[in-house]
Amino acid sequence: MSNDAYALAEDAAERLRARTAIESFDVALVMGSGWVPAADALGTPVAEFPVTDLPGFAPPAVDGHAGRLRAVRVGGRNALVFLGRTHLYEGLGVDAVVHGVRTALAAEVRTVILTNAAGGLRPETQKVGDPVLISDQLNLTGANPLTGARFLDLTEVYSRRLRALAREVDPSLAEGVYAAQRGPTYETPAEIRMMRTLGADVVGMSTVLEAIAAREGGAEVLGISLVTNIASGLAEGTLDHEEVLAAGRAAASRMGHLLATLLPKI
Ligand code: 8IG
Repeated sequence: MSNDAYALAEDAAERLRARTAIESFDVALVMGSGWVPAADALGTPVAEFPVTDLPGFAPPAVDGHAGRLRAVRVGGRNALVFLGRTHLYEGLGVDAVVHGVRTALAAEVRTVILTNAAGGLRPETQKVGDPVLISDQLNLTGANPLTGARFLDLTEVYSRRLRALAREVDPSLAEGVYAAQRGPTYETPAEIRMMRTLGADVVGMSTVLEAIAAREGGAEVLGISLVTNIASGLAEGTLDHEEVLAAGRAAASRMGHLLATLLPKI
């Protein structure tokens, strides 16, 4: 944690206000792989531009991550929608990974919705295309956005209140523990057996560091994974990124509806 990273987020928020003519935002949504089509269901953007127009943002590195920022007015809320994110595996460091969340916090956001595509570790009960509400996380990245003697309580990273609201909208939503490792490799079958033993239900390469940064700023966090593949060794075949994007497109209208219905209630 360098002070510079927080100052850079303040600068980005200042520029965001100038670009959107919106003084403060209520909620930020980070749309992961395959989730960009769901963002369209939130409504017509008030403003949209490349994130790289704001200080401190890296250009997009992954297909399906548009690297754009959208301001949308939805359900009486000012929503800041990140179409894409920076991942730890890009090698830009942990501050780059959480810069979007810190910028949102600097723009007064109090609710952070983190979405991702993930591998399913419980094929007994999961199938491709299923959303999973994140109930808790295993940060296996070895990284942390906080530095120094900052003993932040993480008893409830993912807000019980927001999870209950999401289940009001969609009572069929499952809950599960999200494990993240650094990537960019997928897991070996042995690593997947380890993660199942550790209590993880879905696995990915994002979200956990952003959730910690959001909690540091006192925001409430909601996390939703979309199961876009069954994890390594638990199903036939190998893993590829196109499968992720296709599952996202297939689930887009359901996820878009969930988010659009949820936002007015938060
Ligand atoms: I999508 O199976 C997606 N992201 N680590 N493992 C990890 N990340 C993922 C996976 C997966 N699927």
